[in-house]
Amino acid sequence: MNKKITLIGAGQIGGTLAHLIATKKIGDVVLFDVAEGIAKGKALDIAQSSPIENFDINITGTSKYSDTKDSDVIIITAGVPRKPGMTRDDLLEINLKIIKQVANGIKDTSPNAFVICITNPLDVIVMALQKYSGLPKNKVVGMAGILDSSRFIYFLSQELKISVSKIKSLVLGGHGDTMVAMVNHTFINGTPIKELIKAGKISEKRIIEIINRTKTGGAEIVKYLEKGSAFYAPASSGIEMAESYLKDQKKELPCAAYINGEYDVKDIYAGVPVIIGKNGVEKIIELKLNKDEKENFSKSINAVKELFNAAKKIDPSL
Ligand code: A3D
Repeated sequence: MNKKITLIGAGQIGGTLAHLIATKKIGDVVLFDVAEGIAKGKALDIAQSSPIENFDINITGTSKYSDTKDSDVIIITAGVPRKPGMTRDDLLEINLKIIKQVANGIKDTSPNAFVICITNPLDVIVMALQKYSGLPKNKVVGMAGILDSSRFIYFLSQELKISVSKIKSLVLGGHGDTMVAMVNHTFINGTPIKELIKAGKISEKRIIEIINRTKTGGAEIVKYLEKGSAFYAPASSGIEMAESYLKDQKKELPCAAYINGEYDVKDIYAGVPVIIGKNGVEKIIELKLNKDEKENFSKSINAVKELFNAAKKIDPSL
């Protein structure tokens, strides 16, 4: 039997997720949206590409949570995206209300699902989702680090004129202006990037510019699109997490996971490298951070904590 993947939110990211799941033949798809017509219309459109793309999965649209019953994976993009000039944090109040509805909709219908949240502001929304739903912390996780890391790696590949496949790196912390690109954990063809700086292949100044472009990578796209935010790369990132869970790949991926003691941080969701396998988040990998990285990571965690306190003011039940 095919795995059942529910996508809550059939907007730009939701639609792209559905298309990727179908063409990659990962499982059956239920596209859920309060705007039922969008969910049904996109599902039908994608289904009609099945003879061409050669997939036999079942894909349906709905606005009823009962249709999402016993999902194996749920990916949540329900919410409002940014408009030009907005920060992710500006979305807090409206998306908090939406995520409460979603949590109530999924908690009893799919108690065993692996739940991936993409709705912004990411770290606080995923933390609220876990609290509202009461689902196990290792089964509720946020997508951001894969996207931020992918942007960083892409920009480096363009600068160094080298394939993205030859670059290893990651971005940790909260999904906002305080995210931390791990320069000391960046390898080009297996060589630490610091060695390339020493050899004069890239300057420290240029790396800082690339880090800053990564931090504002989402806003750069929001500005171009004028309406809505990035959706292709965010969808690909969500799929990588879902596949690692469904196929028990045990990939090490930077995700917004529940941290309780690791990295000297307690009781908060933020971006750290984790192993995702059939049990959800199976392990948090603790990288050795240098003094600067520690300081920046702790700043980022504080920014997430501050925003979570703002969320608690909006909804004291959190
Ligand atoms: P969009 O195309 O507007 O789709 C959102 C969908 O959610 C719409 O179709 C709405 O009808 C639907 N929706 C609204 N309220 C509900 C509800 N209560 N229940 C079910 N569905 C509802 O947005 P998008 O797909 O471009 O983006 C979705 C979210 O992802 C936004 O919050 C973005 O900010 C966020 N996002 C996060 C990242 C990360 O890296 C974390 C990247 C890009 C976008």
